Amino acid sequence: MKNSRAPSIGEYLIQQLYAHGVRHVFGIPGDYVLGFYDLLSKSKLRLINTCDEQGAGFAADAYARVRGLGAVCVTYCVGGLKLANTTAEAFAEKSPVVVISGAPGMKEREKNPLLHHKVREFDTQKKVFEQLTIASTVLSDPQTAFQEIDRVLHAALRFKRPVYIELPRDVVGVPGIPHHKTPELHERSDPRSLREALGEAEQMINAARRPVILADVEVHRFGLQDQLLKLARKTNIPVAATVLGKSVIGEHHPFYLGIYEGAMGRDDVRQYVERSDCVILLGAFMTDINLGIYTARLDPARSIYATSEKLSIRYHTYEDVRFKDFIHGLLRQHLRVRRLGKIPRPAQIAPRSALRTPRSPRPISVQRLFERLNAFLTDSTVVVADVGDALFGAADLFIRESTEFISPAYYTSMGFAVPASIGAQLANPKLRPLVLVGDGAFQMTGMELATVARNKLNPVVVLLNNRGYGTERHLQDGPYNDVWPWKYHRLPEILGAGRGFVVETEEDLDRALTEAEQWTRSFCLLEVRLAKLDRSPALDRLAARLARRL
Ligand SMILES: Cc1ncc(C[n+]2csc(CCOP(=O)(O)OP(=O)(O)O)c2C)c(N)n1
Ligand SMILES: [Mg+2]
Repeated sequence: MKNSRAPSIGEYLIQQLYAHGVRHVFGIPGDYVLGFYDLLSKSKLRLINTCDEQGAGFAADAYARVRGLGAVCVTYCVGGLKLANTTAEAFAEKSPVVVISGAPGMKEREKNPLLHHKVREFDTQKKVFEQLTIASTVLSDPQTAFQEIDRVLHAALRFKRPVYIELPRDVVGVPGIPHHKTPELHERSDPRSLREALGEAEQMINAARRPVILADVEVHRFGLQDQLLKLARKTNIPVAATVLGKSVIGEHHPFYLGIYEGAMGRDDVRQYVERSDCVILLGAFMTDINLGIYTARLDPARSIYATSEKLSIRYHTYEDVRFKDFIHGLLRQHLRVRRLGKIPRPAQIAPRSALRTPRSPRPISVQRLFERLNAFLTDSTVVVADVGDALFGAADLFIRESTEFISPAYYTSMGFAVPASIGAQLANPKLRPLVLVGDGAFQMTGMELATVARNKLNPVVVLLNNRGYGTERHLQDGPYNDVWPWKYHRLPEILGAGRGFVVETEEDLDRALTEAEQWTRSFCLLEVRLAKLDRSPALDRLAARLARRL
């Protein structure tokens, strides 16, 4: 540190966020966090005000997914507790979000007065976040504050999970200890354990007749997409992805099978994976939705299961092997090069010209909608899918080399997509988000389009309007699945920004997408009016297969 003055605790936190690649902080101010907001607004980080804290939380989550680390900053309890849901999602789906909350000063806490926003005790909010994060701290002691910041940020990066930092308002400007050296984040595998694991993996893969890789979200989180590609190229072992892991690999590669999601996915992919004598699960979450609502049939005796938390090969478990080291190591092993036989492939996408022809006055269906959207994707699209048929249908979208795909496919909290598109685009301004969102989910967080407008972002928002909670209707219907019919396409009038389109026919869709492609100044909102009980082929497949089983 050139300057002999130690930075203040607030300054150090900002420095460290910046050092780890954060450039934007999402949130809403309040008196307990005003001092830190002032520091932030004078720093190299940009503050992004959202309409609601939940919006800020989802935006920070998507930001973390695209950029490697995200941050959200709010006031005590009234703001912080609104982030419980988004932090839970970030935890469940492994997204490293730093939650920063202002709080009453340490001096104010003496004698336990009843200050505004306090719930039960001063540490009530901290206790809630202990359950939702991988590490948490209250920066109450200037002597340890810098170390504490280092500790929790490293935990976020090591485990790709959210962390919680509480900043009592009277410590923000207090200097920490001078001459603090930020430790490097170094995590090494136990070399013997790694060697043995790689040896067993090599043997099992080489002995297998028909191995297959099942790639999931951690490949994305740990930035191992290139290594995965190299592994597949080098060995010709086919690769399937899960829904949560969708976009870990370009879907045009000859060895790419498609999405494996148990009975919800394509049958040929399911059979290929489940009949394999060696399934190499990389960074996979064994979740129900990811694996087709308990319809996946994967046998541990025929699996290599590698994640950041666990490595097991058949029934052997190896301790202290880092996920990254295992994948890098696999690339160095002597894996047999195979002939790429005939494998199932995703349906080829229609050429872009098909987007415009033929014009048809037929009412738009979910299936046609997704077919057309396929032709709308480019290398600079980031698809952000909300829960409901937006997500099920999106599983069949054909993701090109570097198209990103973001969705809450495991935790499945509605209302993710619109705010997430803000985080995704700020994290990488070269991307234009394609937001897929149901009308029910849109009514939860769609007002964040105001934040979109304020920050001059330009997502194309495709709103699947089936007049209610369509997915739920197929399980059990009732008036509780209806929502009030907004005139969604007129929101741009209220917001004074963006363009709205009503889509009732295939022809309308062609026209709207063509215009949206050209109109990049602000957001486009396509209200796609669907039949109430229409559903995507993916949902159809699931229903059909479950019915057969009953
Ligand atoms: C925050 C939240 N509340 C409730 C649910 C339960 N839920 C799952 S899907 C769904 C309906 C979604 O409706 P919509 O967004 O219109 O999509 P659709 O199913 O109609 O395609 C509901 C209520 C949820 N997943 N998340
Ligand atoms: Mg709906």
